[in-house]
Amino acid sequence: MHLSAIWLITLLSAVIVHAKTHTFNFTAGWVTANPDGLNEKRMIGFNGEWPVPDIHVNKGDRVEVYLTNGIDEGIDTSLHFHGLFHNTSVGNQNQMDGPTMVTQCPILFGQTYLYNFTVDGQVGTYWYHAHSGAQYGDGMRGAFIIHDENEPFHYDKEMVIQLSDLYRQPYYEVNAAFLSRYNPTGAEPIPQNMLFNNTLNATLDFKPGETYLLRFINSGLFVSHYIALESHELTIVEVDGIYVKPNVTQLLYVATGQRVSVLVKAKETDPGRNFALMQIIDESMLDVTPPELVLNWTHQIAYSRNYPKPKPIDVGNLDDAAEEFYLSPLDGRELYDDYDLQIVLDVRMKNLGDGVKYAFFNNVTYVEPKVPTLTTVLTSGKLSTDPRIYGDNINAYVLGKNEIVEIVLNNYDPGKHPFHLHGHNFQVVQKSPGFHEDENYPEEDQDKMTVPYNESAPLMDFPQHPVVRDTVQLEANGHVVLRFKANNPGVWFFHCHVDWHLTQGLAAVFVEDPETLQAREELGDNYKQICSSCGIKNKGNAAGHSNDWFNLDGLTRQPLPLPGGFTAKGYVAFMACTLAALWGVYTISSYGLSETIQDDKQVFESLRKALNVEDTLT
Ligand SMILES: *[C@@H]1O[C@H](CO)[C@@H](O)[C@H](O)[C@H]1NC(C)=O
Ligand SMILES: *[C@@H]1O[C@H](CO)[C@@H](O)[C@H](O)[C@H]1NC(C)=O
Ligand SMILES: *[C@@H]1O[C@H](CO)[C@@H](O)[C@H](O)[C@H]1NC(C)=O
Ligand SMILES: *[C@@H]1O[C@H](CO)[C@@H](O)[C@H](O)[C@H]1NC(C)=O
Ligand SMILES: *[C@@H]1O[C@H](CO)[C@@H](O)[C@H](O)[C@H]1NC(C)=O
Ligand SMILES: *[C@@H]1O[C@H](CO)[C@@H](O)[C@H](O)[C@H]1NC(C)=O
Ligand SMILES: *[C@@H]1O[C@H](CO)[C@@H](O)[C@H](O)[C@H]1NC(C)=O
Ligand SMILES: *[C@@H]1O[C@H](CO)[C@@H](O)[C@H](O)[C@H]1NC(C)=O
Ligand SMILES: *[C@@H]1O[C@H](CO)[C@@H](O)[C@H](O)[C@H]1NC(C)=O
Ligand SMILES: [Cu+2]
Repeated sequence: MHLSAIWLITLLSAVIVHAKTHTFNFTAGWVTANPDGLNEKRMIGFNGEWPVPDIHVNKGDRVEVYLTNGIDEGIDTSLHFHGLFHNTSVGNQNQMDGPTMVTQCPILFGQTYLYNFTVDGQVGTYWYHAHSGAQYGDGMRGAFIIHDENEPFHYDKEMVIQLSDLYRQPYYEVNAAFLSRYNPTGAEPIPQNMLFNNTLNATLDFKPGETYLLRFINSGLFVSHYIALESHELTIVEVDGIYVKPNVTQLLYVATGQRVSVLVKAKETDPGRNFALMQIIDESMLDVTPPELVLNWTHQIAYSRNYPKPKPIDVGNLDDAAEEFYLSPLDGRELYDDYDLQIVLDVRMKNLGDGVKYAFFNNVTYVEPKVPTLTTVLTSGKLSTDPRIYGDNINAYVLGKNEIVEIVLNNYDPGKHPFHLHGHNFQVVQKSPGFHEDENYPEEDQDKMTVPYNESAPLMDFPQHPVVRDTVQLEANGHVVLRFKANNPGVWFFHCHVDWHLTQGLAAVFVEDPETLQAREELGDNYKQICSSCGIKNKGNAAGHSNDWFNLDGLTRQPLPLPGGFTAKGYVAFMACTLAALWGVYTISSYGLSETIQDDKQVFESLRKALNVEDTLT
């Protein structure tokens, strides 16, 4: 035997010994819990338990998750492993990514889907969550940690901490009330509380002299969180699975979907007391702040559980939180200094003819196709590079093999939006601050108030080593510019991770190098069976047609604009003033709205009279 062959066998067996397969058998179902200690609520757990487990694996391992939907008749589900690339070079990985109607069909009650993938080439802090509407908000979310034996820093113990928001009502009721003509301003549902690792009043035990790695994950639906530790420094060492040059800060900001890991050095000797760990909601994201909503929770860093509970501290100016744009990857990776393809996405929020406030990229709100986009890619042959077959309501963009793609996001909205890309991470090459955040200006002034990206006059110098993340926050009326290399053929969802905005349609689909994907991937038996069980075709364009690929009959399209006479402004003004009182009740206490509101006919009668127009809303 050749020496090289022996060497190869040794190497292979080393790989085989080290790469472990972790198999999980999860049946999702309701579990009664009391996360904040104030109210019972049904959460979605696995195998009768909630919270669902954190998953810990090592670099290179394989993961098999059997997910059975045991939630309820009429509720579908799926799982996404947030931040994992599912690199399709090893075949059949795109169908493991999770978002329903993008890369798989919804898993109906009683059905089982197998997620089978490796975590090749990635390390650090990730998470997994349901990817069907706002479902994960009811607790179907956990941490996913990829351990790295060659971590470039040392610590004695890690602590994995999810930050999230808690709604009392089930996600589908909150969503129905939110996406309703009775909420014409599109005010996001206000959570009733926040959670710290799925509970409240947490204690982190510290021992003198030790160093801890705190992995913060914002696994909530909506609000960003600030984190500060009393008289302990935080050293940021990782964001979204990328090691960064250590950056010392007093205050962290974690938007939904993002992860930030920090090293914290405990006091050298027992300080004789405990310290506060502050968790603070970014209040600027709330349309109203109900008086009973606690914005600051004080958890404790305990040197002894016998010491008194620490008092809350003032964390100073929230604007001093570490800014993601100034972080830089530890491996020194360079800026992609130019792009091959630029995609400009203007973010807007507007009312359509059904009175509901939707979210748009370039005036198109994402509406699910009739078959998952992955099915369309894999069954359309040469036509796969023609975006028309994906329909006109999913913001489909076809990316060429290995192109450097630049995404420009301009925010014609005063809200903050943490955008997440599946299948990749990206360089953040420009990130503007927010504008006019504290002003209350009329909606029609959006365009005037916004500072879109001006390529001939970028606001900041392009960093030589830009931060690389998979989720970045677009600030109020500002912009971000992102770059990545299209080196992972697949269908990848790009969307706001404020899941309320996702359900309003703030999403696009990147169809990356579809011809290479066709050569690599085929629809698995399990995939096809899941689709068949919900009556979805395993072939065809966005509307499910495969005789004429440009025939989109039957495709659901976004509602028509408000009819003539019903200007968005007039509609909102009318609805907002007649329903203001109701809305107050609705946001602040409960969503038991349906009994109190008039039926649609009455509302539209009065609307028609008030606006004195002939049109009817359909
Ligand atoms: C998963 O668990 C269910 C219920 O306990 C069982 O019926 C099924 O055989 C298990 N599947 C696997 C692959 O272990
Ligand atoms: C947290 O503390 C609050 C206020 O002291 C209390 O009402 C609540 O029950 C506690 N929650 C948990 C989960 O212990
Ligand atoms: C997961 O995928 C690997 C690689 O294709 C395969 O060997 C393995 O059998 C799969 N696991 C299951 C449970 O099907
Ligand atoms: C957070 O919760 C997870 C799962 O419930 C648990 O494994 C983990 O240890 C908790 N983190 C801390 C710091 O207690
Ligand atoms: C919450 O924390 C912020 C920042 O430290 C502070 O300005 C504010 O007064 C606190 N609010 C309450 C109710 O303690
Ligand atoms: C740390 O972050 C701040 C901004 O938050 C930035 O000004 C500074 O350059 C960063 N330092 C390092 C070493 O990355
Ligand atoms: C979207 O609509 C706005 C007006 O609401 C208009 O100013 C803008 O040009 C439109 N954008 C595109 C890309 O059509
Ligand atoms: C963009 O910047 C260039 C160079 O400063 C300037 O001439 C141009 O007017 C700007 N464009 C817009 C739309 O502001
Ligand atoms: C996927 O794997 C291929 C082959 O190893 C590699 O060239 C590519 O960079 C990877 N893509 C991502 C997103 O990591
Ligand atoms: Cu958003």
